[in-house]
Amino acid sequence: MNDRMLAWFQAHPNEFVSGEEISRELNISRTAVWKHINRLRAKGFEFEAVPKLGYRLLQQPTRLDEISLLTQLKTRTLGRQIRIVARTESTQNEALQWAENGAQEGALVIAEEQTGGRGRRGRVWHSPPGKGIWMSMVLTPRIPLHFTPHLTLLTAVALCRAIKRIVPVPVGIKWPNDLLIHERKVCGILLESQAEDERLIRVIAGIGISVNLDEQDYPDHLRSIATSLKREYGHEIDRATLLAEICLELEQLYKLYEEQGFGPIRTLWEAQSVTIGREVSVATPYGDVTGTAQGLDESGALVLLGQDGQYRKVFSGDVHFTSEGTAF
Ligand code: BT5
Repeated sequence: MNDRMLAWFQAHPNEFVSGEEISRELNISRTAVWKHINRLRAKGFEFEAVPKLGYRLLQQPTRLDEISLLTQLKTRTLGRQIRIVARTESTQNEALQWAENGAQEGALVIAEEQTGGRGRRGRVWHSPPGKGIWMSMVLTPRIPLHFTPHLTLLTAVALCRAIKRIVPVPVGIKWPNDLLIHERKVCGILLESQAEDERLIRVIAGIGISVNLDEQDYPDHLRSIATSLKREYGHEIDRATLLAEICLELEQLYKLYEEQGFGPIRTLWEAQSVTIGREVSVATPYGDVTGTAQGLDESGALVLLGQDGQYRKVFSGDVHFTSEGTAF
């Protein structure tokens, strides 16, 4: 039914088709037409609806394809093995399975849609079809297990720099794993590691970027706290171009990290941070810690200066701003 209706719209490009006409032609009720339109919208099709005129198909979802991505890639290793899947529970699971079956460093899984996209501590990552970059990369860094937080920070820097190169938006990093535009979340990073006897075997670096989501693509509870690059920039962004830039930035920073350690990454992170200088409250597994964010220590922990003049470090947690930020 959906296909017949879609075919009808595709046969009338840029024309308004009335609900009545469709319902007559396809022999379905007007309500069924409306329901199908909404289903198609959820799949990434965009319709304009005008009273008395009907519906007009404005845009069909674009698909990421391997060839156009590979032709844009400028990397040597990262992203050179790619799997693009239409739908999966989580690219984290796909990438892990692939790594266990021999995928090499840099292998990349991208999904058009995730049905069980996840954030930290079991939170849900909203991953509707065709509009985001939902990806996981296999990394096999030769670093001690306790250095893995460096990779979250490195990934955040790479994303920030790559996005700024493609889209003129004021994106900044909130410690440790969020990218924000005007205080709303646009990207999240999830690093999952496998270790054996304290030896790091691999890391699956999960990245979620809300690229072309429109306001109606978010559930109510996210609409005011999340945003997308398209919502901020006002135009659709080519996902393959952005992805290629992200892989390049990641590869360059990863190499820099392997050669020179965390120092240069820390400097780059601090330059892109929207956390430093702000009064924050960090919800940690051991309770809330408050203070003014000063910077990172050599392990990637956030250093806070409390009102009592004491410095405290937080190693994981969720940051809440308790002071206004400066626009940048
Ligand atoms: C994160 O967790 O920010 C890590 C998200 C990682 C997602 C990627 S997508 C590819 C790969 N496969 C997966 O299954 N996961 C990774 P956390 O810091 O816990 O933040 C989660 C919170 O972000 C949610 O509770 C929401 O408030 C918000 N959120 C969820 N979906 C969002 C979206 N599409 N855009 C912006 N914010 C979102």
